Amino acid sequence: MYGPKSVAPGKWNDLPDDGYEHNPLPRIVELALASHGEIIARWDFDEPGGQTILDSSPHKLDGFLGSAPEADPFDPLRIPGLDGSPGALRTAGKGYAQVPHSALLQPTGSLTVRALIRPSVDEQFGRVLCNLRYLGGGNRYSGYDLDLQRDHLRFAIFSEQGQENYIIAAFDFRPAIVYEVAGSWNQRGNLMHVFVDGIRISVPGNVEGSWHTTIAQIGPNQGNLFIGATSFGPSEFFQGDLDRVIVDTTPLIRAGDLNCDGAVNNFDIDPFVLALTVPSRYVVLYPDCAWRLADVNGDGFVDNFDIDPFVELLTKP
Ligand SMILES: [Ca+2]
Ligand SMILES: [Ca+2]
Ligand SMILES: [Ca+2]
Repeated sequence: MYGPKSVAPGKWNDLPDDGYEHNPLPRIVELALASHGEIIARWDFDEPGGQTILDSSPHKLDGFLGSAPEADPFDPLRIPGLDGSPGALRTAGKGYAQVPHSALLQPTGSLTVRALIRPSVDEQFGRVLCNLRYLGGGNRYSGYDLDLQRDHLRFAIFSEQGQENYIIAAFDFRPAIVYEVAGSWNQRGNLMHVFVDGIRISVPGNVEGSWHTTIAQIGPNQGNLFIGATSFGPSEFFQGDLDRVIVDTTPLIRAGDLNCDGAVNNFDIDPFVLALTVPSRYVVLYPDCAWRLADVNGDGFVDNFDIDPFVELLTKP
């Protein structure tokens, strides 16, 4: 049992206080990059040639190059992989790939999308991965989208009614350098963040814009998923090379990560206790995180039943 004795009014006084200080050094529970989560699809572009891009997940959501499964002017070039793998795609200005519509690519809850990118130009507006349906009436869409906007990374989700949650954070993307970009939404905490090379860049002071309508679910898009261009148009082609595109349902900021630093470890104990006992204080001390992430057992309440599962997160990597 773990009872942080320095923090400890109320319920925690009932716990033995001999565990906390003897707790071994933080055992960091790896980010979802280690992928214990539900991978929906993963395209590595390692096929030796041809039009098909293979999904290596069990779902087999294979796609194709360009605007049609046949050779067409929007086919990207196949080049050596950005991560030492056999292959990647070079957009060369207007190339992209797409994956036919599947309900599996329409998760309504927590979502992480990520890709390896190597921009070929500086300060571009380019879609990395776009699964949006335009609803008409101004800026109203349904679905999700990860894109570069000059020296920013932006991730957006839209509800079925066109309500938007987005976050955009600054990062100096440079041509010819490989980055892993990611956008992630934790439905339970209603948290949205963007990451570069596994590091969260949407930190206080670096968020250039956000709009949160506390969307309960991501809306569907009956169309195809596009890699390297908008899914309506297509336009805003990504300029550069793309590899290892992954869609999965594990948020990178997860239940138990009460300080939102991307790891679940001993540094989360104090904020967890606060969220449990004095949520109003938690909100003041952790304005960029979410007390609902203390709902570790996922039953919709933050209460004592979350203590054991939280301790399990700390002790079982
Ligand atoms: Ca590859
Ligand atoms: Ca084609
Ligand atoms: Ca943490």
